[in-house]
Amino acid sequence: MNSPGATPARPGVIIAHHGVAVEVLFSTGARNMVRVKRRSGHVVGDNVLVRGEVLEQLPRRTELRRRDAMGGLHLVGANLDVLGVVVAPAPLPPAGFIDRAIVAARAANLRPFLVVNKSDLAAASVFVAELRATYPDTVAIFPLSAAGGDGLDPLRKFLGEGHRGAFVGISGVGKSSLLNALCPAIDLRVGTLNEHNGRGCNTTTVSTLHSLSCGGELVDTPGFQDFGLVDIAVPELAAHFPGFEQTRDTTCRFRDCRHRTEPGCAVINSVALGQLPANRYATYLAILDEVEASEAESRCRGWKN
Ligand SMILES: Nc1nc2c(ncn2[C@@H]2O[C@H](COP(=O)(O)OP(=O)(O)OP(=O)(O)O)[C@@H](O)[C@H]2O)c(=O)[nH]1
Ligand SMILES: [Mg+2]
Repeated sequence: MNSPGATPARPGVIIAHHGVAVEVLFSTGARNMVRVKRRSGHVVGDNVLVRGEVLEQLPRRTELRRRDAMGGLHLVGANLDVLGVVVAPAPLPPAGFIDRAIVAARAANLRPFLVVNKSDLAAASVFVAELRATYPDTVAIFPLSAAGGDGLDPLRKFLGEGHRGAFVGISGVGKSSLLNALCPAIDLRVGTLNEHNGRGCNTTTVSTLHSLSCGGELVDTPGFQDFGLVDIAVPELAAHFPGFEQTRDTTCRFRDCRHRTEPGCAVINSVALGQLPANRYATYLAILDEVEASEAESRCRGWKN
């Protein structure tokens, strides 16, 4: 409660982050820009209390982070329930992008789902079939076309269950187009693909949170190439890696099994029996290398400090 004479605290949520200012949607429905320090650590989805020009961040229910190729840390969003990993037959996602995004989402207590945009393109049906084969019964897959409008209803229904989500994916897959298609009133800027390399042009530069007319809320994020994992321990990677679900009922000989070379490993056994595709396991090993390297780096930093 505010003491008499004190500046009243206005509750709101950050709906856009512009470097030195954030846009806050207040519970009254009003929107205002509030100045913040450049590296304030606030992110879209943060619940805040604003007193005059002072912004207080409230505790986060969930927090999704990623690391870029240079090792830089980025907050993707706060208080999200679901993560929509948006991919398309063109431009294709980098190797391991979907897996890292799924692991990061699950480790942050978010439910991941796959959105396969541009189903109108000729290459789409093979691409969708490959994804269905790679992620059977692992994550929900929504094939659709933001341009043509096909397949939008199942996604509308899912989001309308009241989820707050974010779309992530590389530049040019159609994240902003999809938000516009779901809710034309949003009217986000959409870019073109580079004629020479077929890549997106980094059209969206600021993450923004939107309420959808079908229910639910979505964050449109700027496209990025790297979904490096942050502070994920090996057991978490193994627990959340898409495709390992089927081995959960069988136990490895060692409780702290990394599923690399250990004898009596249920995962290695599943690969040998052909129950787990070898390429899924190879992807796991590649991400395991990164997680182990990052663990070693943190240990090193700990010794030095
Ligand atoms: N064929 C086809 N093209 C689409 C579809 N959706 C989007 N596009 C095109 O894809 C290009 C990129 O769309 P954007 O919505 O700007 O992509 P984005 O993922 O938001 O890109 P960034 O903001 O740069 O991260 C545009 O040329 C769109 O017209 C679709 O369903 N089918
Ligand atoms: Mg965009």
